[in-house]
Amino acid sequence: MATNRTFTMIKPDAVQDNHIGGILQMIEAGGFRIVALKKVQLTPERAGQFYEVHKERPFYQDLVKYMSSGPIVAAILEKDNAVADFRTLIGATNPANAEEGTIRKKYAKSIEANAVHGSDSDENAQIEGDFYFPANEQF
Ligand code: RTP
Ligand code: MG
Repeated sequence: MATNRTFTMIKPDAVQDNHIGGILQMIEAGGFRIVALKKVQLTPERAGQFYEVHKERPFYQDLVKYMSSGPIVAAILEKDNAVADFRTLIGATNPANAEEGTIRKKYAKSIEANAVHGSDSDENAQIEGDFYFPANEQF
């Protein structure tokens, strides 16, 4: 398993607000290499599948609705210590708690519409990246 990769999505609010370029700029400036990249809209079924781990949580239905409400940008990223370093770069889930200089501090609107996703483990990074990208789309 590649331990130097993580997976991200630029969420519907940030795509809608024309922040794809600004966010990718912060990602590359943070030392991450883009291994795979695409713009895609999830159906509610696909979003539900992606967030299956959260299905018992109170925000699950809202999250599925939100994440299928418009196109997202999915990407696999590579860097040493990618999972932890990317979560540092994106900042806290709730932008009210996000540090200066983080992606969420700059672009997130709310605890739900928080601009970006970042995988929480090497195992999930692999599963999530493979959810979007077949092997021949990962470079
Ligand atoms: P992500 O998975 O998107 O990187 O975010 P995270 O690890 O920081 O947060 P997580 O607990 O995994 O939650 C996943 C996403 O669900 C939405 N959420 N809404 N309404 C709420 O209280 C609430 N809490 C979480 C956010 O979009 C969060 O990123
Ligand atoms: Mg999470």
